Amino acid sequence: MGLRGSKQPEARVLLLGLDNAGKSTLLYKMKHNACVSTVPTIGFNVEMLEARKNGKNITLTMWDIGGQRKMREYWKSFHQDTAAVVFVVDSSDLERLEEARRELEDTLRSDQLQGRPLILLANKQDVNGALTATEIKDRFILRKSCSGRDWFVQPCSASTGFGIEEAFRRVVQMVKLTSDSGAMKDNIKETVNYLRGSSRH
Ligand code: G3D
Ligand code: MG
Repeated sequence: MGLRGSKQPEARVLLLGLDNAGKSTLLYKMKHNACVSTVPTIGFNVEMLEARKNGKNITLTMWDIGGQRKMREYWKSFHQDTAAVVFVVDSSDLERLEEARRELEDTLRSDQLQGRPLILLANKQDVNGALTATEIKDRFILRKSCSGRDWFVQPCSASTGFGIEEAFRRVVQMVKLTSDSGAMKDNIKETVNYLRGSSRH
């Protein structure tokens, strides 16, 4: 059953990227079309976004997981049942581009994410000196690390809203829905309990 007891198909979308990439700003821009002032995410934010795909209403459960180094070890526990990965890059942070590339590569190596589509968001396009989406694509050598999956690079700015609608549309288009959404374990309670359990150790 769906999260609200409905049979509406749901898909879990992971919003990943280094801390400060703009994940939380992006999530709230997509959800409310509003600029929300963010604080570094400790733990995670989760929002459900409604969309239409193939003539049906669907719910995307978007998980924004803290990007700080110590949170990254938890990323793996979210891989199961993930229908798409959205990886957010701060295109203006040239110093950390290599670190972002390595994190993405590690993520894409996960068995549970095999074949899942990747939408790479080249964020902060409003900042002077930001790399273009093409430059990010080339530096990340995506053609190589994304063989066997659909991928797309979208330039955007979570602050101004530039490219956000296109990014969301792209996620809806590329997300893979399982035929039996009721069997999916993307249950918020279950994941919260899992994280609570993990943090006790
Ligand atoms: P995170 O969730 O990935 O850690 P946040 O990142 O959403 O918290 O954003 C980190 C900082 O980057 C925030 O600034 C936020 O306003 C800013 N930011 C996010 N997206 C953009 C963008 O597209 N352009 C610009 N210029 N800034 C952006 P503060 O100053 O609040 O830390
Ligand atoms: Mg955050």
